[in-house]
Amino acid sequence: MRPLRGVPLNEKSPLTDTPAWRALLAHHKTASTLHMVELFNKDPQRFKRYSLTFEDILFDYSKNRITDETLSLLFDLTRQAKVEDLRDRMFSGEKINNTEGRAVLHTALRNRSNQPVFVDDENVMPKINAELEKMRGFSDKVRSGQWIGYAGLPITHIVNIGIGGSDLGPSMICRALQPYAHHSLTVDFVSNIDASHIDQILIKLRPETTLFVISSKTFTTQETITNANTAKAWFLNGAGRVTHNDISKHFVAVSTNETAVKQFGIDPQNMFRFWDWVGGRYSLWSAIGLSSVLYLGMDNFIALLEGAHAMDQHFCNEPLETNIPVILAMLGVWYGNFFGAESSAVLPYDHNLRLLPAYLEQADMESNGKSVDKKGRQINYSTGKIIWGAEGINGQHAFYQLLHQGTRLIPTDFIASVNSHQCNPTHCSILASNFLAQTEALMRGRTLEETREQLAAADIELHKAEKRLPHMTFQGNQPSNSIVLKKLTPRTLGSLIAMYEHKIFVQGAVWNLNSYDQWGVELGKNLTKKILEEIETNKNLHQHDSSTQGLLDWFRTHRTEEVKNNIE
Ligand code: G6Q
Repeated sequence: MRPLRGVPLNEKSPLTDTPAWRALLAHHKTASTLHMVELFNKDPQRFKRYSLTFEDILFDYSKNRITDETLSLLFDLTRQAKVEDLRDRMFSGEKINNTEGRAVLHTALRNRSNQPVFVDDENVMPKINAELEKMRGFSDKVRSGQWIGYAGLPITHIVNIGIGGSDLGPSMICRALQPYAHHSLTVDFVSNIDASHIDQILIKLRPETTLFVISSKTFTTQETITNANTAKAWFLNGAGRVTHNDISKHFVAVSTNETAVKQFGIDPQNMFRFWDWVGGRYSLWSAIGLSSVLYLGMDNFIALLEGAHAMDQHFCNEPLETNIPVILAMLGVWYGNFFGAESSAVLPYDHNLRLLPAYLEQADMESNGKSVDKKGRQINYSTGKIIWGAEGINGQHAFYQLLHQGTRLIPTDFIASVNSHQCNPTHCSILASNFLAQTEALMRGRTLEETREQLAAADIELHKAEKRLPHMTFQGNQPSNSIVLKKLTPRTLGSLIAMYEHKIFVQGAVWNLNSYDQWGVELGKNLTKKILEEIETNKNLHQHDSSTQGLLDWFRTHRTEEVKNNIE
């Protein structure tokens, strides 16, 4: 047998062997039998009681399988887990990322109050502010056309090369805030090592008007450095009379690793910095946001930071009972740990938020996909849920069937904007109606009797109708949160993202795990290096299981034939 993943937990579990957990377990027995339709019928004030507003955002959590007692017990659990204490330690710069010995300070990057924040006795605010100023100076030059490329032309295309946390945040922001973008700049994101990705982008571009932003915290990531080298070769070979000196006009770096940036050939003057206390998936607020700053302008980026800061203040100061990230997190704990929900869907009803689900998949699953606690002890309860999603309106014509009539409990977050930037009242109203109808349908369902009446009204013959009945009834009782923005602006987007970051934080704190490391990505990276060597040398150098060896052999055989065919 393979050994357990962590040190076995011999003593009592600090989470499940506790009064708060046991009380929730007992409460679940009755709560799980309640239907939300009954809860709404009993309490006409339910929406009022279970919804909150934060600036221009409405958070409606009334369509959840909860009562006052549920919430009160969930807050007991939050208190028992000392979430507020950990929150304060994170904000103050304590090294709560214990496995890497690092502070977790993405909140300092958007600390618009400018109150000092200390890491190892150094106030980090001056260097954060200096970097923001540098980003402003550079982006103003590019956006105003003062930054001139090697051929004397201004920049019109930005290409961000990065992956994971150095890609998903900035790309999501650029797409979300596209209505705020500079009218004559385009932005593309290259992440995949599959050359199809970079090739499909480069083919549209001209070297003389393109600026590459190489975004990598470590500046050693294989995919990013390979793509950056391909971009450099494209620039040097495709641009006619260019020299290595011209690289400085078309390549800038965002990183924590100055040595590697220099080695790549980028002048440190063209380097934008951030620090090891910024986790990759939390780095969009740092210089990793440079491509968004170039595209959207510094003022919009500052508004994004301000929105996030406002949510930070809410998270730090609001009592648990009215604290939006806390409620969101604890509802997730309720369904994941007590109802056994395996996944949770994010369903934006705003086309510009189409990349948000992918962004949250990383933010949440890389943070809380852990099976040992902070002390390395094996965990005996479920942790991070599978986060997935897509644009809601498209999902309705695709996977919503399973949400409505499948066998699984899948809590959902609906995110909608009241006012679109594309002001077309017909489209807006149809979109809004769909969003509202879906949350209602998921909650209400449709009883046998209601279905029978509907079929009768449609004049369906009785014997046919009776056969269809079980297929056409909906059990309902599927929980959802509705997060409604007056409009998707830099500020509301900043608050929305920060809300999810804090939700993830609270869940990690309750589950007593380190949300800020990601050792799970290491193993695959190491094996890749070994297999690459075997592919490049065409030799078997390492032991593999028969499946991996078989796949490798098949790949090599067919690759060789392709190459042969190409040569012929
Ligand atoms: C995020 C992860 C990961 C990281 C990428 C890119 O928290 O650590 O997604 O962002 O692997 O890393 P670099 O920025 O170092 O290239």
